Amino acid sequence: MATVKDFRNQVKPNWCPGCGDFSVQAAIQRAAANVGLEPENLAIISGIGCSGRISGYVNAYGFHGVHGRSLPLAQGVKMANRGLTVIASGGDGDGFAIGMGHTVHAVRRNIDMTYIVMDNQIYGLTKGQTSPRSAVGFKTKSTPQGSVEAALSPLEIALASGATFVAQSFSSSIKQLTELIEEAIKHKGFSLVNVFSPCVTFNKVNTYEWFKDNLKDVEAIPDYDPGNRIMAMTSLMEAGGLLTGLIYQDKSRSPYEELVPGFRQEPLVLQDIELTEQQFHELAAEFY
Ligand SMILES: Cc1ncc(C[n+]2csc(CCOP(=O)(O)OP(=O)(O)O)c2C)c(N)n1
Ligand code: SF4
Repeated sequence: MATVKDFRNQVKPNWCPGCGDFSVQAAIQRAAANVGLEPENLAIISGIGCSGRISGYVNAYGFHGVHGRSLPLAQGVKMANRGLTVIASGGDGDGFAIGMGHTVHAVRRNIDMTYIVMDNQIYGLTKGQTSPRSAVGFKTKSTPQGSVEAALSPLEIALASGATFVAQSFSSSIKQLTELIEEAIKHKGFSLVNVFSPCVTFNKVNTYEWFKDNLKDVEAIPDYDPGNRIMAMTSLMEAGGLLTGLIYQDKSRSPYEELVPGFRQEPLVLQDIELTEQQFHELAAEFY
């Protein structure tokens, strides 16, 4: 059985020292081992950004795609090979700006996979521009006088889009993050795990200290019930989105691939799809 070491490779991350993404990398490796995966059962598909490099830093199948397109790629991988555990990942710019359309539709489609967003409220790779997660007044090179646009609330959007698994954590809470990723992998459907992953180089507002002072955990809410969507939505809104833990899970809905008529259980690669010449001509005749 694989251990956490088997999910490590020789590639040295070129993230800045202290970047929150290191914890996400470690949590994915630990979670993969804890749920009993082997590296060849796991595919990590990422978009572009500092965070997007993560697919090269875990020993598993990996695909570093294009900006904002990790989800179409990851959904394609899962549909082609249902035997793989698929994790899509990237930054808040990747998933909630250029890729937001894909995020909403992936949420409502509910294919069995996990989406981990490293949310640092800024564009890190391109050296610090405002993202859709930046707060009003946030000053960067692209908004020198402060952002005037309202920040997106991705978890509220996910809940409103029919999400079946919504969780949030913080790079400093690696134990909780690991457990949430494990639950996300085990969940039968699309799981969104948003991680507050500080950018120590460009975001001097949303720092580790800032998150420690401002985050609230669902465990602090009396009788919190992650099966209650209205409670999840209300609690998120009351906490200004700064809520951590398993926020919502609906175990009753089947994933997309179980609902599509005729979609076979075995991965394409294991299916006998060879046609005889006669079968080929019969098939082709349907299109004449
Ligand atoms: C189609 C396209 N548009 C823009 C870019 C430039 N670009 C690269 S990464 C990025 C945003 C990075 O921010 P985020 O996704 O939050 O990831 P981070 O670097 O903060 O981890 C942008 C705008 C690109 N590579 N491709
Ligand atoms: S620029 Fe920010 S997000 Fe990118 S590696 Fe450095 S600390 Fe991390």
